[in-house]
Amino acid sequence: MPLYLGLDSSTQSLTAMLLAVDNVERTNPDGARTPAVIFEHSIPFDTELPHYGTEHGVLPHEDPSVVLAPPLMWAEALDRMFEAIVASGLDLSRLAAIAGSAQQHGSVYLNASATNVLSGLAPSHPLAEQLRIVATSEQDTAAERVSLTGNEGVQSVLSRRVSPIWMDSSTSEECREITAAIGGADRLAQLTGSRAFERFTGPQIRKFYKQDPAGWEATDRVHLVSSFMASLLAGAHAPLDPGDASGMNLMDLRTRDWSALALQATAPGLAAKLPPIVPSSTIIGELAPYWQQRFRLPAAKVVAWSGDNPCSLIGTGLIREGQIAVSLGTSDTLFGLMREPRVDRTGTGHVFGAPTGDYMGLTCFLNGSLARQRIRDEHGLDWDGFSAALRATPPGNDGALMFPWFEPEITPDVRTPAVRRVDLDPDDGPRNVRAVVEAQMMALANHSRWMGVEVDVIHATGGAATNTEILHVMADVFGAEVRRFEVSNSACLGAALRAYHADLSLSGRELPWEAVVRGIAEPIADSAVMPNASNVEAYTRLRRRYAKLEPLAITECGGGERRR
Ligand code: ADP
Ligand code: XUL
Repeated sequence: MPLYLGLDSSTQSLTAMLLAVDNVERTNPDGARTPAVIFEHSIPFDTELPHYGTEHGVLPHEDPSVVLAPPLMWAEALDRMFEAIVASGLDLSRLAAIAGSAQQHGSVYLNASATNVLSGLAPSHPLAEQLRIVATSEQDTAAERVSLTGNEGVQSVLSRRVSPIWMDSSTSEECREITAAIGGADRLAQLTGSRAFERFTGPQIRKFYKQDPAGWEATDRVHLVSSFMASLLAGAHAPLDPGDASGMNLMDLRTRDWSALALQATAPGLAAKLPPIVPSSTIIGELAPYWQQRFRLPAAKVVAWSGDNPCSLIGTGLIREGQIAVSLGTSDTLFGLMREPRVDRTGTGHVFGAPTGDYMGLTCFLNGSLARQRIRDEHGLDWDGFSAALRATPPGNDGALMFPWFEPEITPDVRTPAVRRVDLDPDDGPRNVRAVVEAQMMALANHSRWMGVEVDVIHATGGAATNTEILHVMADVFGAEVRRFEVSNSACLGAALRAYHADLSLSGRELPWEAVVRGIAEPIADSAVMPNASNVEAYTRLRRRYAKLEPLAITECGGGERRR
């Protein structure tokens, strides 16, 4: 009865999920046994590791566009997590494989001492302590020592004490430079899956190289959060998987290898500092002696880690083209599997590698729950009142439209926020409620057409997916069946299922992904919301009108003033 561990190193916490494959009665039609979740635990960074001084997992900074986190905090959390797993009293001798998921784009900069430190970790001492204190090498120049130290007087394996993460937006200049060097945004998107984005790792690496040439010189290896965590587990530099490597503006999407052109446009000497890229299901090693001895664990296989979005693809059961997930969280995100790497010519979407060996498309909308809540509050409603307003108004809203850009919008690109209303009285509560939801659903549908996927099933997740009236609008606008998905930990579940899949593949019992996700990464039973045919027809027309008016609305946004 093997156990599989999934770990998710996200912005604010580290989460673990253990799956047990032991119940014969849960054998699914493919002959595979359906795993069961037997343990879940989360370590929030701010409260459980307060000595790093993070707020919501990041270091306070005077410039809001700069968002950094301390990588040693992630390492210490890993140590703490194994303590918690062992304290559960579960029989861990059956732990067969471990895979992980991590926040995408964030980068960790290690110096040459890291290789030996990783392979020689002493089980008697905590992990972070050993990463922090390393004897100063005589060859280190003064500049290197300053850069290596980061913290005065403390030597470490890091050539940069902090990691820029996905919330950082301070690299517009580097984005422009890389784009120009490659020959335009479209060329970069065709090559790497995305135009240059501030949070992507390539522009972040370029900024570091420009601002701290000595630190760059002292950098022996640039890891993503995913490969850094995998390196700690395996006790050796880990490779990257195509899912996470595609979030860097550095990987050639078609060859799934580094693009010499993109590397050259980013920083000198970069090729020698990057880990290799391997298929997501690769077993990259086994649990290092540190973990085996310190926590009395077996030599479990360590599977390549991936990004949280590629892992969520598995954790929400999206293993064929046509199924998409829409996450209605603080922001709204749409993603789905693609067999071919079709790239968004409008420059807002991303194409990443998928753990299945396929591709995935992802589009992010900033004004999600944020905008729904603003409208709700402006009209003095609670969520029940919000739902009642949706029931009280007709699909199509009698032609009333809204462009709900309360904050600068990612999709479409709206830098100066403003809310635009068309044939809509701002004081009409019910109509404004319907207008904001219809606008969001039409924007989601219109701006995901680039994926070229005929959507038939939507897995709705995130806080607002509990609202059935919102899901009705989604079903009608997309003309697709919507199923509700419980997803507090979809990325972590996806990681654990990847461990299961990789272990079976290695032993020659490769399971189709359908069988891996069946019975566990599935929508809530009886949660299907079906589209209504006449509403679907009406929304097909409205979506065209919305798409036509959208560029005008963007043009009319100006001066940061709220307009009606
Ligand atoms: P995130 O993980 O991005 O922080 P969640 O997925 O947890 O966010 O979603 C939280 C959001 O869900 C809240 O901000 C709230 O606006 C929204 N929400 C909760 N209940 C409802 C409801 N009944 N109808 C609509 N939205 C809701
Ligand atoms: C995706 C992105 C976020 C992070 C969150 O491009 O930036 O979803 O992966 O952890």
